Amino acid sequence: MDKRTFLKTGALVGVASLMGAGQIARAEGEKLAAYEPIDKFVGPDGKYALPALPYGYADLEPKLDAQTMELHHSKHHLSYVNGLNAATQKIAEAIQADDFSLIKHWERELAFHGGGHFLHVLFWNSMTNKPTAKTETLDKYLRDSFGSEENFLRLFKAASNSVEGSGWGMLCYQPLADKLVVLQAEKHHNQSQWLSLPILPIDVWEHAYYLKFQNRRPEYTDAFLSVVNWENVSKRLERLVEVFK
Ligand code: MN3
Repeated sequence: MDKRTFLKTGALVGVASLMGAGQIARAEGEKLAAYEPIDKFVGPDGKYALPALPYGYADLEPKLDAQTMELHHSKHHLSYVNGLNAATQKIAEAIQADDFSLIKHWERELAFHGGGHFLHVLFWNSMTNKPTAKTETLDKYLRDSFGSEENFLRLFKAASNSVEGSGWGMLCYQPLADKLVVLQAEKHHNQSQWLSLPILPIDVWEHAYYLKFQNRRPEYTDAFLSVVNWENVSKRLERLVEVFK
């Protein structure tokens, strides 16, 4: 799918893109819940699919480099999509054959590659080269959950910078508690907290930053936070609040 079709199918269609960058002020109390979903995980054939990026590989320069973006999306993320489809297929075959002798292996593959695919889709759509702003709803949840936005940012950086080995830092919504929480994930899926749904994940595997930042993960975390698409993070939260209320 080319970028134009991707945009037309609603992956990024929202008030901001309709009004043009920079004009993101919204009427008081305006709801986002009717927006198209931002994040697409499955292709037209029903299989998990690598989505096009909502920007070019070089569009986040100089904050994030084009070579890393291209390798990360076209090689690393694709491998998770392929791994997830393979695990899904093998589990379907196991059901068909009534042979679950390898199910432990394929369930692990399903968790690892599924976690990888889902988080990467959110990650790409959490960045932009255009100015965006949080909605009042996201502001309020950040204040209520962390005391202030500044507290949230300090926590998010500290958690992301201290993930041991390969993993993620994540701002998540807990629908059953109606709160936000910051979590770490090791690999893509270890240390999960059930029923906490990521709305802003940062990939802190070395493949996400090593070419440009080498061992300086905190500089990469700062660079990521400077290109966050707060409009999309706000939309994810508002859709979840709406669905679970
Ligand atoms: Mn990655």
